Amino acid sequence: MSTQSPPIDLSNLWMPFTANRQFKANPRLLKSAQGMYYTAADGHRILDGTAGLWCVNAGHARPEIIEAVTRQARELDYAPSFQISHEDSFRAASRVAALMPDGLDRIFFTNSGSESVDTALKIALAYHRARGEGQRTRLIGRERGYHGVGFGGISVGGISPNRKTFSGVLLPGVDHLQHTHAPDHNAFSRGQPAWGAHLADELERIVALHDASTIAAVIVEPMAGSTGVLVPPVGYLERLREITSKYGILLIFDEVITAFGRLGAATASGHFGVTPDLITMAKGISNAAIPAGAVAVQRGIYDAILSASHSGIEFFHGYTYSAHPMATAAILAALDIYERDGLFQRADSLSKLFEDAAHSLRGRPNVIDVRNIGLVAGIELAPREGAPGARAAEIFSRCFDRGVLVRYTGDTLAFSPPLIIEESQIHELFDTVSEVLGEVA
Ligand code: PXG
Ligand code: PLP
Repeated sequence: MSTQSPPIDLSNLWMPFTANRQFKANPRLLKSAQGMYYTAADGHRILDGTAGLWCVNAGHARPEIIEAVTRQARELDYAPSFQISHEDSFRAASRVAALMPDGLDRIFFTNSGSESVDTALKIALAYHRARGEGQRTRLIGRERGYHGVGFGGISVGGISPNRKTFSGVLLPGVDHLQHTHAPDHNAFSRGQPAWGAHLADELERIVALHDASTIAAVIVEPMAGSTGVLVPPVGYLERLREITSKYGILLIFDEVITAFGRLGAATASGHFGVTPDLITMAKGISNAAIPAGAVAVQRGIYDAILSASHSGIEFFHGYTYSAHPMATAAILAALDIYERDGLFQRADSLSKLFEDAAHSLRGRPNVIDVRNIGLVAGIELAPREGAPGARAAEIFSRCFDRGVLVRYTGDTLAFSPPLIIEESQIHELFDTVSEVLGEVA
């Protein structure tokens, strides 16, 4: 018999993005994690089908990261990041830069994806102003986009519940492209859907409406994760790149989920062969062992902002914890693991098997779409009449009890396991979901 710890008070914590009352009535608590598995507070083991929240790409509790962070905590617990620094912040920037597409080699550190997004938007505005085009202030996002929860991020974001409470105070001058979800044309596509490149042409309409001279940047997730896995149609990102280049508009790829191997390459930009002007990242950058994020910036943008400044500080922006020593230790150790173990290549070579396993759910009850790319899959379910999201929520809950962690958003189940997943675990993941689909009405 295991000894029971005293009951804990659940009342004080306000949980993020959580149905607090429901959760507190029926809490689901994790106690430990190792490799591909969590252990719940009640002792049952759970296969991590989501890499935490799309972030533990090298699997849990990697000793190299733990040791690096522990060593760093003893040696230099904290160093200010304004006007002073520490060596590892430069080392970490060089290592991150080496994984980015050519030219995006100036790295600004943050602590999260939300901070990375707001940082990137501010860099875009600062860049145009530095070039004497300070009237370029419009930002263009996309419907169903998720760019974190800062005011900048929710302004360009396109997920309605994240915006409506704050709609009166969102950034002015923002417009949105339409999303690329087109099940009538693309349901059950394997990898990039064939239909939909022309959806990027809507940017021409937006440019014609507002005039290019007012637009600073376009921000999209190259693969939209949070909204329920939307893979870009063939040719779509290329069109966005062409149009933005034509009009001098910066293109920002929000790679908070996709950077560090998720699609089988260091970045989605690299995977798709489309190079944006800025890349936002977080999550996998540190394997989530310590909160960390970054923005990779085209060198010319950095140079323009620096050379326009005639007094000291060139860019009035930064975080107390930018390049926190523990974060840079975790980043360096995580990038070592990715490289040494070839995890991005591993994700790429597993992606076909992963795709087949995901698509094996086609034909199971209520499955109306399967979407996938790299080590990401989305299984969309028909919503229950009058209760959207309820079916996916029940499947999530049953899978958890059965020892498999999946994500759900609306009625889409999302899968994004650590890149160390074994073939047998891919089968375990989808087989469990398949069984549960058969049990849930
Ligand atoms: N941009 C993108 C593309 C993201 O996916 C953020 C920005 C914000 O990052 P932070 O670190 O501030 O949360 C994200 C985060 C989910 C889920 O279940 C997705 C995210 C976060 C939590 C849950 O899909 N994405
Ligand atoms: N609020 C106050 C009162 C502060 O002094 C600071 C930083 O000094 C912040 C907010 C911003 O905190 P951070 O740099 O961790 O984002």
